[in-house]
Amino acid sequence: MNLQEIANELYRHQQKAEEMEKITLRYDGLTVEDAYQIQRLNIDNALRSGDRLAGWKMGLTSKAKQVSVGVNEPIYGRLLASMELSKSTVHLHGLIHPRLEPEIAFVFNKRLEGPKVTPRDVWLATECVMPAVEIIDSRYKNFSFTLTDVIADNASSAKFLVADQAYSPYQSQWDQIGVVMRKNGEVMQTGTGAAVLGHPVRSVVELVQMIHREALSVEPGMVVLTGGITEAIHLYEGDEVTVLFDGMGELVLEIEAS
Ligand code: 0L1
Ligand code: MG
Repeated sequence: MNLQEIANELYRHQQKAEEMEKITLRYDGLTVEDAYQIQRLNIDNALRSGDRLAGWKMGLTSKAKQVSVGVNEPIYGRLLASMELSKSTVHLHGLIHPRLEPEIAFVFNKRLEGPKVTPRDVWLATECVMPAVEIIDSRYKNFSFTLTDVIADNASSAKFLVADQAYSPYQSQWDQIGVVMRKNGEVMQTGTGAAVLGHPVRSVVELVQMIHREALSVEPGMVVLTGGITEAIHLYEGDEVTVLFDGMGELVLEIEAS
């Protein structure tokens, strides 16, 4: 099994926005470690083309998502600078079957590393916290995958947007933040920060411990998306999605064809 070839195949499908069969249909012995290697090799292709590592994302951080994939721990993925939206228009061109979910993002001013990191370490290294949304887009047919498939596919990462306004880490109890997501005026999902592993800071702790297995760390200036606060919703041309974060304003996204 050639991990580089699998990574190249996933990269090509992501670049062309063409769905593919899940890789475990062909490689059933794939381990979680292999899958993270494929993820890294896939991202290395983007870095060689001039992209930049902007940070990390945590996925499968809610019980509901873990149950749907049949696992009991979260996963992580890499965020590239090219994934960050600078304005609130989402272009469907280049995406396969995108979905959107509200998240809380952390931005850091110190390195975070090691297997023993604590929530206190995370707060001391946090520059600010921001409301955010992630657009996930599995490269697999029907958004259907096993744990190793989705890890290799960079945890379905596609795009993300952080709010214009940043907040002090101490501004709020982030596990208590309520979120209401509407599509075309209709409430689609509601949730609170506690849906993310009990508290979004826990997600950062787990991320730092997990990437330590690859001898990696969260670097100053990086952003971390801590995980979906609600289920993700499908996006279609012409949709307007608003995500209201209690006391922290609203993100408004216009979904356009290209
Ligand atoms: O951000 C996420 O929680 C997505 C992780 C991968 C699973 C999915 O695509 O729903
Ligand atoms: Mg997410």
